[in-house]
Amino acid sequence: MSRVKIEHLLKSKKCLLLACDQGLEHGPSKDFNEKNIDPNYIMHIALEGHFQGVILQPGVAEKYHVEHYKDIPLIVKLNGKTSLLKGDPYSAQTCSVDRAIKMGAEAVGYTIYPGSKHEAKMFAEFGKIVEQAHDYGIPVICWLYPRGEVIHDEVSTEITAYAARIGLELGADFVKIKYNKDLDAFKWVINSAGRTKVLVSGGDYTSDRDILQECWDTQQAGATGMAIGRAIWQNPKPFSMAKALQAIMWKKASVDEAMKFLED
Ligand code: FBP
Repeated sequence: MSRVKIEHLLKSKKCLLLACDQGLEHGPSKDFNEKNIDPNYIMHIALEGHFQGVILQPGVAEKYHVEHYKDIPLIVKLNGKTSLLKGDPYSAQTCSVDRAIKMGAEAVGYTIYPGSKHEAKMFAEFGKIVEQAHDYGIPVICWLYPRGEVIHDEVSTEITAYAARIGLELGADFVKIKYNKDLDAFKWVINSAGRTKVLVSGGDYTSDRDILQECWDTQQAGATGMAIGRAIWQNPKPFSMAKALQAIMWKKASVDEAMKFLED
């Protein structure tokens, strides 16, 4: 385990992570094709696209984050659920911090669905994970997706800010939340997270410009970065998209300038 990389992730002002846990969350038929169903393809994008980490479920991590992919920092998701069950969601812990450390994790992730009637169970599991991960000196990323019968608009500013704040209150080093599509209001969301860093997710791959605009907006608002999946590995030009996002994040490129990476 490389301590330098852990500290790098914790201290980094900017952070671009590649997420691929959708095989569990959504199933293979919804999001994947013949090419990206192979985790080797995802690992190759993460490594050659210069992502700062790849987020995997434990099974994929154990079988694919090996040999030549060891150079890409591994973030292991410690819980997950399928899209088969309906109703208020609960994402059960399926992997311990110890097991994640053994497979080389440099950070761990956990999803909480605030508002779900199972929220308390997820809070309790998450509390133990923070304690164990911090004992090892590794950061914890908390996916905070407000869901359930009582949540009517999961990306309203009020709910998004609440999600960000829950991450701070519970000890997350990073929160991963959805963008509320309002740059000015997102500043309040960032303020609500305090010293917990904010990453946004990408959603379905729709258009290159939309995802670059989200990156630009959230950067302006003060986000640390993105933990993004489908917009990269469903994209016919994943490396160009990575470069475009990096140009916005590290070189302060405009959306039009970043679009040039995708135009050739
Ligand atoms: P995307 O960038 O592809 O949206 O991935 C982000 C992510 O948080 C994944 O880590 C996770 O599998 C997925 O979104 C869950 O999405 P949802 O619960 O909205 O279906």
